[in-house]
Amino acid sequence: MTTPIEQRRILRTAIPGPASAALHERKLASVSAGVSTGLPAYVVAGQGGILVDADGNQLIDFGSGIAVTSVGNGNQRVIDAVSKQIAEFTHTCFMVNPYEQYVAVAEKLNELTPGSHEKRTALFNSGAEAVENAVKVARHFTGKDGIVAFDHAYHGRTNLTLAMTAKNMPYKHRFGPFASELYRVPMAYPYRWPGGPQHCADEAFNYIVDQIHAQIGEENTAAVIIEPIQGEGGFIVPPAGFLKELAQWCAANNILFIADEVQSGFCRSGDWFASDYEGIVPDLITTAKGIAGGMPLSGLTGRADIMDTIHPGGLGGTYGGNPVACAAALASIETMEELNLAARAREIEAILRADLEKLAATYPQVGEIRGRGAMIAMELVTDRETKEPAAALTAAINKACHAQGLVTLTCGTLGNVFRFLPPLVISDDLLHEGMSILADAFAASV
Ligand code: PLZ
Repeated sequence: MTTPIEQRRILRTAIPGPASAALHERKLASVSAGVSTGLPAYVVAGQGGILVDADGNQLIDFGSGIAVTSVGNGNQRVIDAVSKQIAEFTHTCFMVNPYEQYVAVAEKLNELTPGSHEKRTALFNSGAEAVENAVKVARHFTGKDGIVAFDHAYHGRTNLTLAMTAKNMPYKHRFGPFASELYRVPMAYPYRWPGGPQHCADEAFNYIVDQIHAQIGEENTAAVIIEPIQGEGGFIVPPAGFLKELAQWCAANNILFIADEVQSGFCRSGDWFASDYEGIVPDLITTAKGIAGGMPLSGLTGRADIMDTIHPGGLGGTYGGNPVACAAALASIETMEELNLAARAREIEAILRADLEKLAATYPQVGEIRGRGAMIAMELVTDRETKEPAAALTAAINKACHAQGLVTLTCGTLGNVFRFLPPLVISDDLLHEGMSILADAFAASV
C-alpha cells in the first residue's frame, strides 16, 4: 500500500513555493521554452483529488492532467497492475512478440465503444497518433483523400493532426506547411451560431454538407472527424440531433464518420463515450487520456471490415500497446466498471452546475455554462449582448485559483472558456471547496 494522502487542501507556502521556484529555475535553463507550464508548482505525489507539490502544499485537482487521471492518481488497482506487469516484463514490441494484455485491451475497447457490430482495435501511444492512424485507415479503406474537420477542433500537435487542429496560437503558429487534403467546416456551436441556437443544428448541417459537396465532392471525401464534445476548442456541445444527422449523411455518401473521443471518452462525459448520449455509432473512434490512468496509451477502434482491410504490417509502432500501459488500462477500466464512474461523472456535473448557476446569477460575465458529466465549462464574455470574449478575465480567475491551490484549466479558441475536469474519484468535499475558491477568485478578478 502507498501512504495515504489526506484528501484536503493544505497551503504551507505561496503557490508556487520556494522549492518549486528553484525547480522552475532549472526548468527554464534546461527545457525548451516551447514547453510551458500552466501552474509551476512541481508535483511530487498525487492521490484521488489531491496533488502534493515540492513545498508540501496539497492542491485540489480540477484538471486530471487534462482529463487523464479519471480513476485518480495513486489508484491502488492501477499501481498493483502496473507493478506486477513491470516485474514480469516491460516491453517486447507487440509486432515482434505479442502478449495477452494488448489483446485484452482491444477486446475491452471493442466491447465498450458504441455499436454491437464486429470491431477491431489497434493501439498506439498518444491521442494524436490514434487520430493519424484513423486518417490513414479511412483513406486506405475508401480510396479517397479528403478529410473534413471543424472550427474549434483539436486533434493533436503532429503535422497531420495540426492540419486538423483549428487554433493558430500556440499550436500551429509558424509550424507549417501542414498536411494537405484537410478541409474545415463551421462547428455547430449553439451559443455563437449567427441564426441563434434554435436554428443551429439544421443550419449548420445544411451548410456543412453544401460546403463538402461544393468544395471537395462526396466522391473525394474519405472521412468527417469530430469531437462529440469539443475539448480544447471550448467544451462546445453540438445541438441535439446534429451529430446523428451528420453521421447518417456520411453513411449515405460512403464517407466514414470518425469520433475523436480522446478527451470525452471513458466515463468523462457521464457515459462510457460522448457518442453514446447522442446515440451515434461512429465507423472509427479514437481514445486515449482516461483509458489508462495516466500511462501513455491510445486506441483506434472501428468496424472490422474497415480495420481489417489494412495489409499486415500497415499499422504499428515500437511502443504502441506497451504491456505496462495495457495493464494500467485494464485496471482503470475495471475501476470505472466497479465504481460506475460514468454515474459519478453525472453527480459531479450536478454539483458543479449548481455552483456555476450561482455565479451566472451574480455575474453577467458568465455567458454560458455547458458540457456533460465531469466535462463542464463556463464561457466568459465582457457583455451578454455582444458576447465579446473575456479572455483576460478568464486568465485572471485561473491565476487566482492557482494561487489558492486549486489546479484549474482554461480552453477555447478565443481563450475565454473556464473548464472543469476533476478526477472522477474526487470527493464531494473537495468539489465544494474548489468551487468556493473559484467563487472568491471570480469576485477578486471582475
Ligand atoms: N484529440 C480531442 O483533446 C489532446 C492537448 C494538450 P495527445 N488534448 C490535450 C496540449 O496542449 O497538447 C487531444 C484531444 C483530442 C486528440 C488529442 C491529442 O492527444 O495525447 O496530446 O496527442
